[in-house]
Amino acid sequence: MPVKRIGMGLVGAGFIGPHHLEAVRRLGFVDVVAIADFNDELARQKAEALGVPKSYGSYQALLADPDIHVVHNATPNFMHHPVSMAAIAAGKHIVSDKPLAMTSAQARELLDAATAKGVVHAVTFNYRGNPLVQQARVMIAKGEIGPPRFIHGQYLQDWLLYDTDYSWRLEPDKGGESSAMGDIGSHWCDLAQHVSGLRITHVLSDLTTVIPVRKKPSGARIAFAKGSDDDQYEPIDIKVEDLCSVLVRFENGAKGAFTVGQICAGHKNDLVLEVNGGAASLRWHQEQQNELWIGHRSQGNVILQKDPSLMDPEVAGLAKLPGGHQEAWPDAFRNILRAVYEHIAEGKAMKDRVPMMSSFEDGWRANAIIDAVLASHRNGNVWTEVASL
Ligand code: SOE
Repeated sequence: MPVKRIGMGLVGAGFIGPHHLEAVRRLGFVDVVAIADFNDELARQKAEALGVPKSYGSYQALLADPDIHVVHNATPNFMHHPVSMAAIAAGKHIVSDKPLAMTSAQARELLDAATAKGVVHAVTFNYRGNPLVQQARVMIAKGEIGPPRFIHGQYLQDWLLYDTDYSWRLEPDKGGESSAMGDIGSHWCDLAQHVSGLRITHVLSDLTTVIPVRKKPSGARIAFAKGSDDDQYEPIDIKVEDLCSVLVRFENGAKGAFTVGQICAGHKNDLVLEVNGGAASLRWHQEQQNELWIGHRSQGNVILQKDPSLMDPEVAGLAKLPGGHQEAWPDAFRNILRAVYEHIAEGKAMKDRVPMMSSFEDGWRANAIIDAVLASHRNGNVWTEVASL
């Protein structure tokens, strides 16, 4: 049966936006209709460079385009709430980057508005799309490692190592009250909850601003600046954390711990999740994402390769190439967007989505954890309950 084509519009074509375009182009039944950016000229230039037919100098203009059915919100964090709210009001399905909003209160408004309007809503927690992440999830769901007892890991990066490194993510009015937790802690928490099937209920956090003053280069919007000391800089007092460690309690009584940091030399996109169950352990490491470590007590440990013939049949189809053919970050991104667009094409209700597809409820949950982590630290590093719906 020929699939009805779906029109996609992208708001914000900075660092991540072009990856949204590339992923939906690989689906085969999605037309990239238009790009919106801060002004007509910028949008036109980006549309030309990315081969997109139409461009708009504002997101409001893009939302008025009837050829667009799904809006991707790839703007900086402070624009997530207004752009997504407007897209929902215009009756468009919406795919938002993480964190869903600057606060859990804003995220809740988005969830409620999308639910009331009946549009499909998703957040790009893209690590869910890795075949071996799904393998770990189904192994745990089927009881293959026993009940999770300890869930731990890290998400470490080094792109903020020097005081000459700068980004809008460090400015609370643009990135939110948190830097490391909001940007990459949100991924870790979503992944831990998704893979274990357990919600984080309590946190105790310790936040640090390792570099309290940074040198901001001139230029209006800076995503990832790496300057040299010879350049012209403005000194900026940094109020958000670049390092954060958290003790965690999960709903089944399992314990957890993780650290996120952006000042850890040598760690590029070092996301690790390990689950120690009653019978065995699993560890997935993003930088070696084609391998899943399975730890045993009474037999040798095993490395399971991303090989569809060795994986659980329920999720083997996410590996698009045979064993030994490495798949990577853009393939996982494509997998999650395929789940979203197939959901839209099939006209499904949100409650019937596949587990891999994250909703605004999942986005809200991550925002609620960020809020609890900030509150725990602010109140003297105390155990803090995470809000529930
Ligand atoms: C920057 O820290 C960043 O690009 C995040 O914003 C992404 O979500 C993460 O996947 C990689 O690092």
